[in-house]
Amino acid sequence: MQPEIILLSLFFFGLASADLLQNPDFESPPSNLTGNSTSSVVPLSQNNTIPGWTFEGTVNYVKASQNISLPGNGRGIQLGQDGKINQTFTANGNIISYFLTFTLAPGGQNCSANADMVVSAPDSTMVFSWMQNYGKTWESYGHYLGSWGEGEPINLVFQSQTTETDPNSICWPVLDTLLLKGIAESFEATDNLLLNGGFEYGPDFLSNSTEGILLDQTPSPAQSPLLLWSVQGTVKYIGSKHYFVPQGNAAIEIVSGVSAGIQIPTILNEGSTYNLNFTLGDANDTCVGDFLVGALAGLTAQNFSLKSNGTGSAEKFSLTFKAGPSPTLISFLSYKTSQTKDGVFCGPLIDDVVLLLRASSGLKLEMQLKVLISLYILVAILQIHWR
Ligand SMILES: *[C@@H]1O[C@H](CO)[C@@H](O)[C@H](O)[C@H]1NC(C)=O
Ligand SMILES: *[C@@H]1O[C@H](CO)[C@@H](O)[C@H](O)[C@H]1NC(C)=O
Ligand SMILES: *[C@@H]1O[C@H](CO)[C@@H](O)[C@H](O)[C@H]1NC(C)=O
Ligand SMILES: *[C@@H]1O[C@H](CO)[C@@H](O)[C@H](O)[C@H]1NC(C)=O
Ligand SMILES: *[C@@H]1O[C@H](CO)[C@@H](O)[C@H](O)[C@H]1NC(C)=O
Ligand SMILES: *[C@@H]1O[C@H](CO)[C@@H](O)[C@H](O)[C@H]1NC(C)=O
Ligand SMILES: *[C@@H]1O[C@H](CO)[C@@H](O)[C@H](O)[C@H]1NC(C)=O
Ligand SMILES: *[C@@H]1O[C@H](CO)[C@@H](O)[C@H](O)[C@H]1NC(C)=O
Ligand SMILES: *[C@@H]1O[C@H](CO)[C@@H](O)[C@H](O)[C@H]1NC(C)=O
Ligand SMILES: *[C@@H]1O[C@H](CO)[C@@H](O)[C@H](O)[C@H]1NC(C)=O
Ligand SMILES: *[C@@H]1O[C@H](CO)[C@@H](O)[C@H](O)[C@H]1NC(C)=O
Ligand SMILES: [Ca+2]
Repeated sequence: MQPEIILLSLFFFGLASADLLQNPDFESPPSNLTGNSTSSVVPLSQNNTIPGWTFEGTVNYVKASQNISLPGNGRGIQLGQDGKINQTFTANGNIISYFLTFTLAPGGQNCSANADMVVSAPDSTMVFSWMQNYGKTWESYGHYLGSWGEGEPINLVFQSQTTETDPNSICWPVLDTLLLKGIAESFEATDNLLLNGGFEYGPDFLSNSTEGILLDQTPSPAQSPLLLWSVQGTVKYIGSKHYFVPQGNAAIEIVSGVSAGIQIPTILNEGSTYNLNFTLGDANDTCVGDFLVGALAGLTAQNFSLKSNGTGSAEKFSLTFKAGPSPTLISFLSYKTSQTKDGVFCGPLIDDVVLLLRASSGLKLEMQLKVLISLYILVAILQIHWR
């Protein structure tokens, strides 16, 4: 009798770390703000500070108004000229990496320029811009912050940045609803040779938001808010609460222009044949159009087209390929963009990516184990990079 084939693979579990940050949604107002204050913009000062945070430069406490739109209860922080806020949290030793979700809104209307938001932590710095047509009024972003050892103090800093010289032509960015998520590592039984192929490990979703989370281009898969996958262009991380998601709780919608998408490196057995199975569709966000998605595995590439009437659909596809020299890059790219009825950029949905060896079962077990061992090595290498 054949022994039962059970493969142990790394898996990751998210640790909600809402408690790590103090006043992450700015719902605790400046201590000296009078309850009846009717102004929607209150400058912070030495005598009017925001609980949990330190600030420098021009920083305002803002309430949502006709000019500024914010999620939740609509209170946020505007970073004006040389504006900067920071808070320190303590890293937990069980966590391998930290993912941040935050919301960015333009601090005004009809601006000729929007200042950028620079987010930094000891291992990372990234610039975010509010982008026209990627959200309705405000946009949530996902960001890989870094990975730290037990007890390390992590100073999280937000800063405004602009090259514009006339401060009056600028809309200064408004920050709101920070969510910090830690991801820890463990093992689970699986037959998928790809990690995070269902896109279940990424930044946290805002509980009340009907919008997804934008993920910008990442420098490498080890520094990506979508665990182990790198991002090209801009994609949207979408949750099953507000979108059609074929598998699990999350999926990816490729929303920016031509050749945007996602990519993961794998270490495969050269010369062996593999099946790459995946689901394409539309996220039920009124994204009507003809989608064209390229699936690439090493040197093998194939285009898949599908029609969307924007009401939520899923279709399974498969690509068979022979592995070349390692690493084999597996990518999904979108070649067309559409817009929702609100004018927001949108595109094809991708989920449930499964990579399987196509071979006889005895050989299969031995080779899959070999591949999994390589996978551990790959993850170990990525982690060294993380540290
Ligand atoms: C706020 O309320 C206090 C006391 O109730 C009052 O003295 C003050 O004038 C009020 N301020 C405004 C701006 O309405
Ligand atoms: C802060 O409050 C102190 C004490 O009331 C006062 O002397 C000082 O002028 C205030 N500073 C500012 C910047 O308002
Ligand atoms: C509130 O204002 C008073 C006087 O203006 C000042 O002494 C105090 O430090 C302020 N408190 C905070 C938390 O800013
Ligand atoms: C909205 O912006 C305009 C122009 O900058 C300003 O005059 C107005 O007071 C603002 N309204 C609110 C509620 O902040
Ligand atoms: C969600 O919305 C409800 C009602 O609008 C509000 O009371 C609650 O504070 C919101 N939660 C968050 C996390 O924004
Ligand atoms: C903000 O950063 C400064 C150093 O740049 C640090 O002294 C301060 O404690 C930080 N504030 C918080 C709330 O962590
Ligand atoms: C921005 O432009 C719109 C449309 O032109 C106008 O209705 C609105 O009042 C403007 N807002 C401000 C703050 O100037
Ligand atoms: C992958 O796709 C192939 C071809 O469509 C199919 O035969 C196979 O059952 C699929 N495997 C899984 C695990 O979905
Ligand atoms: C897929 O379509 C894109 C855009 O039309 C094209 O550039 C690319 O060469 C095609 N790839 C394949 C494998 O046909
Ligand atoms: C288009 O929408 C209709 C319902 O309006 C649905 O029955 C049909 O399956 C959809 N087709 C696709 C390709 O999504
Ligand atoms: C699409 O969303 C509508 C509500 O907006 C819902 O009634 C419908 O069931 C959803 N369709 C799918 C396939 O999830
Ligand atoms: Ca999924």
